[in-house]
Amino acid sequence: MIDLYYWTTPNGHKITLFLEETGLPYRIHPINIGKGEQFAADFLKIAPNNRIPAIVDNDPADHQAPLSLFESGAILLYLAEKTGHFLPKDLRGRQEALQWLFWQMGGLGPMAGQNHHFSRFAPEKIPYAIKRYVDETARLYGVLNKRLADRPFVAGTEYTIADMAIYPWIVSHQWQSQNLDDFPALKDWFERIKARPATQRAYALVEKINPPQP
Ligand SMILES: N[C@@H](CCC(=O)N[C@@H](CS)C(=O)NCC(=O)O)C(=O)O
Repeated sequence: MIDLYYWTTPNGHKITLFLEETGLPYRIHPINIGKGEQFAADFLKIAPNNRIPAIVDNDPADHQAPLSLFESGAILLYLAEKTGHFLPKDLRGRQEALQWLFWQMGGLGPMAGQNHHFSRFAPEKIPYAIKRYVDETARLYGVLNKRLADRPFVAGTEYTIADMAIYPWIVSHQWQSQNLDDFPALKDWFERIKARPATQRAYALVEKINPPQP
């Protein structure tokens, strides 16, 4: 059983996408980051960076004590290695997937996150900061669009943890002032992943865990 410390945000969705695809048993512990629950002492023991997601695997492969992990990219890689799914087994395919996983972790995630912050949440509207992150997000969408022009998934023919890391950040494209019609290959990929039953199940959790306020 996996304990998942989760909130309904892009980095949280990455892990439910994986867990719903594989059917690995898990239970959710909601961490309401709007209420500051990420700073609770018990959570910090698992996630010292006070951010979701985090997991505890109660049945690690070494059969020793429960294993806790934070950082969504590290969690996806761990779960892929644990289950043997969603990370190509051949040398080159594996490197393709890992490159795009790290591209998301070091590029798209932080840039789109700053875009959300300055475009939607910052108490002061700073045109320079908004433009910087909207432009950088557009550049990254362009890179992804080019990559997807001649393959169905970012690492090639297989759906991998790299796609799972990227998809939730594209879901929020309107917050990032991006129009998917400007990126046709990316739009096709987006629709392909959205249609997966596991994706539908992962996103249905929002209604249960954090329903929109009336
Ligand atoms: N690099 C981290 C980023 C995690 C992250 O930023 N999580 C956000 C939600 S998407 C969070 O917990 N924010 C709480 C806060 O800002 O205090 C990862 O990928 O796991």
